[in-house]
Order: sequence, then C-alpha cells, then structure tokens
Amino acid sequence: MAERNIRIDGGRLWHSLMEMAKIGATEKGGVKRLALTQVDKEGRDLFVRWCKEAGCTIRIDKVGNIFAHRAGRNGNLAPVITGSHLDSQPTGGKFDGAYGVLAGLEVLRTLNDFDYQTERPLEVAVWTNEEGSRFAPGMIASGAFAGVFDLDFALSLKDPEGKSFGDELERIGYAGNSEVTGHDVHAYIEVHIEQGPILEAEDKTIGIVTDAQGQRWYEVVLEGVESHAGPTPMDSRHDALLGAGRVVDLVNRVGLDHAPLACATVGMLEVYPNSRNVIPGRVFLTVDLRHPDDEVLAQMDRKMRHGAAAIAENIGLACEIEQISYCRPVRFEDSCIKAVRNAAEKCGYSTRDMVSGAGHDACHLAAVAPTSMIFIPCIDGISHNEIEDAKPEWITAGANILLHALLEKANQTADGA
Ligand code: HGY
Ligand code: MN
Ligand code: MN
Repeated sequence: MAERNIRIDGGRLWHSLMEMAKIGATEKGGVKRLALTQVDKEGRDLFVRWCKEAGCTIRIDKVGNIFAHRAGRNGNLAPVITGSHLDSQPTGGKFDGAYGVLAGLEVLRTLNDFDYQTERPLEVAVWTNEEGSRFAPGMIASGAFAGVFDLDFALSLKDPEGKSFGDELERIGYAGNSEVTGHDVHAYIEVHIEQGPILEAEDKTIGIVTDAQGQRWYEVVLEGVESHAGPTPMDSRHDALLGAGRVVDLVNRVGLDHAPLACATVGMLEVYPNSRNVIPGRVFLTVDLRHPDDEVLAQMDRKMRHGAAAIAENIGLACEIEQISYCRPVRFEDSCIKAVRNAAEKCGYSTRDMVSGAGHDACHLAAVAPTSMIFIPCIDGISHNEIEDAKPEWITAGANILLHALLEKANQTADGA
C-alpha cells in the first residue's frame, strides 16, 4: 500500500483507550490517576507491556519519563518522539493525556502491521506528572527533560501529605537510571484533545496548533487572627477568609479586564482551622493566570499582586504570594506545523489553526526540539471533568494525522531532507 494511504486502526486505538480508562476509573465515567500513585503505576505497567508486545525497547529516566523506542533504518539519527501523559486530574477524563500516549502506540502498531520501517527511530513518551495536581508545578518531568527544572528540584517536590516525588517514584518502581537531559530529538509532535469548545463549534476535525498561551501559577497564604465567631466585634476582626473571598473576586476581575484571551482561576482554597464558629486565621489558595501575550500576562501578574496587597492591608492580614511556575507563551516550530498541515491534506480532514489554552508537555519540548501539536475536538469542549468525551471518528482522525506527520519527520535524513 502506498504510504499516503496507510491509516491507523481506530477500533484498536479506541479499545486501548477504554482498557486504560479502567485503571483509576471513577463512578462518573472518568479517571483518577494522580501522578505516582498505585493506579499511575498500573497505567504505566499496561503501557510498557503493550509497547514490549509491539517490539519496542523501553528506557526510563530519573524522573520516571518512559520512552518506548522503535528502531529506524538508521539508528545513528536522532529519534522523532510523540507522547503525552498518563497521570490525570482528581476528577479527570479518559482522554486527557492518555489519548496522546495511546495514539502514539497506535502509530507504532500500524507501522508494524505494514512492516514499515522509518529512517529515524520513533519513540513514544509518557511524561511524569503533567497535571501538577498532586505535585506542583505540573509538566515537571518534561520540564526536567528540557532543562527547565533541575533533577533535585523535581525529586524534592512534596505532595499535600508531605510525600516526596523521588520517594513515590521509587515506591512505584519507575525511578529509572537514564539521564534526564542531553537527548537529541529530531522532532516532537503531540496529539491531544482541545479541552475547549472551538473545534466542535466550528465543526472542524483537526486543530493545527501553532502556539500555546503562557501561564503563571501562584500559591497565596493569607494570615489573619483566629478568634471566636460570637464575642469578636465585626470591626475588630482580621478574617483571612474574608480576604480570600475578595482575592477570588480580584482574580476573576483580572481575567475579565483582559478579555477575551485572558484566563484567571482560583482552583484550590484551604481554610484554617475550618471550624464553623472560629473566624478563619489562615487561608491557602492557588492562582492560575494565562494569556497568549507575555506582556499582558505580566500586567495581570502586577494587577493581581497589587490588588491582593491592598485587600490584605484593608483587613489587616499578612499576604504571601509565591509564583511556583511560569511558562512563557510558546510558538511551535514551522516545519512541524507544516508536517501536521501536510498530513491533514493527505487525509482530507477539515482543520483550523489555533492557540492552545492548556499547557502541555509539548510546551517544554519546544525548548529543546522542533515541536508542534495536533488537537481533536472533545464533546462540548469539556475536560478536567469526569464526563470528558470524544467521538471515535475524532480519535481516529487525530491519530491518522499523527501517523503521517511523524512519518514526514521520521523519514528525514541526516540533513533533514
Ligand atoms: O493546566 C494545564 O493546562 C494542563 O492541563 N495541565
Ligand atoms: Mn493533558
Ligand atoms: Mn490536563
């Protein structure tokens, strides 16, 4: 069969996705596979087993990234890598991350079916802790691969129970011995659900992702004075939760003031001592600011910091704001974007160019390799929700684009021809 007519086996890919979704399955049809938990291990083990059955060799690095390697005709050439993540949100969906991993495996299985060998090696990667729900910040292991975070910083991250990333990696048996950095990558292309409403609303099957917006993550602690909810007069309180409530409204206004592209979210809020008749003395909350323009993102940062300080002063609170991660906006690489566009033309799917609202491991890979992404729609644009869903035809389409985009890059010889 002519290369251009090769297509993946959509039924096999869908079955693999549904098998993976059984690991950490939740009652509402989603998954809870927090990074480095037992179910994360089980998902990893299943992926490794499938890759070995597909004839791959497996490399695991010191932050638990998994690389399933399929040999090319010329083993001296740098590989082309695809992949994504298997860890999920606490109320995650079946497709966020797992789709990119298993679509990559489906590409390898399809090349095996056609006994097709690429010039360059191909690798499917599983990046550890993309979500950052259990260990913040997210995308830590693809960031370590790209040299954005150092190994010790990654291994020292603590979860809310004080367990360290490094200990948990050891415990699940994925503390590899391969160096994290210094790997030559010819190209990286990741397929992912859009996690937003645009493609479905415009009835487009493929998103050709040209950019990803920037994001800043913060941890905020507001300290007031715990005291009795009864005898303490209203005008002498230093109520940390009152301050937090105003900060939540401030963050929302920072997002609205920079509409339509800005996003601003308070996702976590912990009240101490969280007792109904005690005026809260301490509140911990997180802030997530995003925008495709770095300068606007910096303005949002300044507004949020200035506003929170004014709120704290007005109520008599101490306010600590720590930025725990900052990912600049990313412009993906033209030849990889072109490979995706060429693949869409070959396969005849409708497309539209777009900017990723979500962060992805590809955003870090872009710092060390020519990189781009492929999006498919998801139902009602919903993600980071157990009802996350996608149509089988979208799942198949995205994997076909991935197949042909990877073939274009993986058949480039030493000088990239
Ligand atoms: O937060 C993000 O954008 C990604 O889903 N981890
Ligand atoms: Mn994801
Ligand atoms: Mn996600």
